[in-house]
Amino acid sequence: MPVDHAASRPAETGKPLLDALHGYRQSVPPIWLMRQAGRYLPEYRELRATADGFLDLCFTPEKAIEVTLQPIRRYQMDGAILFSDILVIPYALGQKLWFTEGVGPQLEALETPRDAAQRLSVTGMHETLAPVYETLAGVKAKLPRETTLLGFAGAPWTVGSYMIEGGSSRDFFKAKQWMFQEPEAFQALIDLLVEATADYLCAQIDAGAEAVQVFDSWAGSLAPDDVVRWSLNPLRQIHDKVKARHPQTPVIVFPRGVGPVYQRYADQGIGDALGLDTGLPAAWARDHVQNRLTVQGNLDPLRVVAGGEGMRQATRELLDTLAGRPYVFNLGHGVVPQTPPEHVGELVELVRSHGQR
Ligand code: 1CP
Repeated sequence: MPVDHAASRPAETGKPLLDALHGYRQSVPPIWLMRQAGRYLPEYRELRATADGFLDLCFTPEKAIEVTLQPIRRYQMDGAILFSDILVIPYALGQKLWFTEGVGPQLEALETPRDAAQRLSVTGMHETLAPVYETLAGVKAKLPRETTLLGFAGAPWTVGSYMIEGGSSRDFFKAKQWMFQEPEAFQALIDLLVEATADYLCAQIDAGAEAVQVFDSWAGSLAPDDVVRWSLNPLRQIHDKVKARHPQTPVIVFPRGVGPVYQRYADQGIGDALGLDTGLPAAWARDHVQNRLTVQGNLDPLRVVAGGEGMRQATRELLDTLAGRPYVFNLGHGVVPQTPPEHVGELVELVRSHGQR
């Protein structure tokens, strides 16, 4: 049975993002942005150049703490999201992972289901991930008191697709052949990822994360029935496992690109907040989601690249539609590297001044 958001929520904390995620409407909507740390920031590029690759940056707490804090210092975002990557889970399960400049993430691809069973194991996972937990504790100690610390993980389908494909993919050819031709073996991989991901998120909460987001960035590549089986169901399991251990910690679910199937995530109460991708009408979310869950999103990230009156207009429309109920301002996907940092500053100002009208 879905839990009634309002009936079970804890008292207000004075942290605008955390309170919004608990279902309390904020007169000034809280704001954070997916990929708010990263290559568009000169201070990130500078620190990145001192690391021995991207993975080294993620696994060196001193540096990862600093990168996490960069957008907080620059913009006073309401949320600080752990600096890491969704692919540290396959790495911690035993898969080789490396990042190549201009190519993106690469993994030693899983060839067969038997290969998966032999190569992957949750044993030792938390030891490999210890620097991530250390980063969270370190960030927590340095955050302004009104800022909420967010942990995150990738969802099983999104992470599993990288594991099978060996990196980014346009059509998910191999992963879908596993899914369709060997559904039991594919299910076993998804089950392993459900277990590892729930455990990972709980450890992040133990280390200091005050809310967590699960990214199903490639859910929209699936047909509707497959979305239910391979995105919604695993996300519900992860949600339930996290809630069983941390009932008061909000979970944000971001099943990107699933169109009308979004309604089911909301109806089934999967998450305290639903992240909307760029393609969804805000008015639909107001009418069909916001009566039950907090809504987060969904300005087109490329609006922030362009800036100007177009960005201001689109931002005002979102605020006019969604800020009357529990709402977190965000983009419909991550900040892209070409984004001028001053446009992000203007966006933050705009959201804050709108709330104060
Ligand atoms: O060279 C570099 O500096 C690496 C670029 C980079 C960065 C900055 C990668 C490689 N990952 C990250 C950080 C990251 N990744 C964060 C940090 C916190 C933040 O500020 O938001 C987060 C939350 C992620 C999550 C992530 N990684 C997702 C889900 C979110 C999304 O954007 O859809 C995905 C799909 C990845 C895989 C990944 N890692 C890196 C890249 C370039 C990619 C995407 C590759 C692809 O498009 O397939």
